[in-house]
Amino acid sequence: MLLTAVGLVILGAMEVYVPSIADTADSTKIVAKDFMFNPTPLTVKAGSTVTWTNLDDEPHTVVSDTGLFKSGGMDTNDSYSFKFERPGTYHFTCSIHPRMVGTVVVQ
Ligand SMILES: [Cu+2]
Repeated sequence: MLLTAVGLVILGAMEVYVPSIADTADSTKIVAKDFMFNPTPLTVKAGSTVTWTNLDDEPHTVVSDTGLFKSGGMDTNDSYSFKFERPGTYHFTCSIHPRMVGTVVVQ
C-alpha cells in the first residue's frame, strides 16, 4: 500500500515535470557562442520567457539597451531568463564584449 502511494506520487511529479520542459521550447532560447548571440533576431509572443545560455568558455552578460533587463556575469553553461510582457523590439548587448549584439522581437 505504501509502495503504491509512493509510486503514484512519483508518477504525479513526472506528469507535472514533462509539460514544464515543453514550456521552454527551443523557440525561446538564445545561446551565446563564439562571441555571438544566436538566433538573432528571435521572435516570440508577448508573455514569453526568453532564456539566454552561455556556451563559450568566456563569461558573457545580457544587457538591454533600455535597461529593461540585465543579467549578471554568466559563466560557461550559465543561463539568464527574462519574461517579455509587452510587444516591441528589444536590443541587447554583452557588456563585456560590446560587439556582441542581439534582438528579441515580441509580438
Ligand atoms: Cu560577452
